[in-house]
Amino acid sequence: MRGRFITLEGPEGAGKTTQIQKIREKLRERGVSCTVVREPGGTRIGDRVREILLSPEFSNMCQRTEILLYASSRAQLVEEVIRPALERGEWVLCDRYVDSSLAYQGYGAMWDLEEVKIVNRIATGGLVPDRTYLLDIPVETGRERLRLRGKKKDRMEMKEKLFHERVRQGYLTLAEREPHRFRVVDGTKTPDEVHGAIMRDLFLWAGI
Ligand code: Z5A
Repeated sequence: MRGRFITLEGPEGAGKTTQIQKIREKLRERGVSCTVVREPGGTRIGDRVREILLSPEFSNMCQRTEILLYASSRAQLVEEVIRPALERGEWVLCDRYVDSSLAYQGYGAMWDLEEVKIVNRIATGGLVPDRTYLLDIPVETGRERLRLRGKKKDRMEMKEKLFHERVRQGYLTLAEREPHRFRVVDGTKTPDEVHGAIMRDLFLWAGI
């Protein structure tokens, strides 16, 4: 039987990486084997593309290049890791996927949403997640978390606050448009509370 494809989405610092590790542990306890990946990157080619995408050195990157680079990293990840894992019956937990391109390049950078969709349909061969958890937090909260963590800002994080506000609202719009796939979780709660909210839904939805 094909595995399940779960994605986590949200603004910077929303807690996606923290939650993916917790979900993986909980699923392992239930005997579910998972492959965990993150975007951009997750393959040798994708990791190189990630370096280019996030390096502040390329502040002159044009919008088309940015959309295509995110999509190219994704194409490699789908082909090399995600589809094979799903076909082996494993669950795939993915930290960001196509919805990130729609939120950041579509809503954030205000590129034509349909064009972003078309490029990504080609990149993924039409592979859509089965379930998506959107960790919603105010932009300032996410920034403060990253500041406390002491992370140096990458090229995307250097964008203006208004850009990140559009990203957050864009995500909420995407979730509203696909209520059967998305679950919006309040990312301002404690890590354990967020985890509890995700797992309650995930167990119910998956019937395990
Ligand atoms: N991007 C794009 O534009 N288009 C695309 O198609 C794709 C991506 C795929 C990737 O950067 C950038 O690329 C990203 C979007 C863009 N840029 N932005 N802005 P990345 O992979 O380096 O970063 P990220 O995906 O934004 O992840 P992050 O910043 O590391 O955040 P996170 O994974 O959501 O959060 P975390 O690492 O779990 O937690 C952050 C900190 O908060 C950490 O110190 C935690 O201990 C703490 N934390 C976590 N949860 C909580 C709670 N609940 N309360 C308090 N503190 C918490």
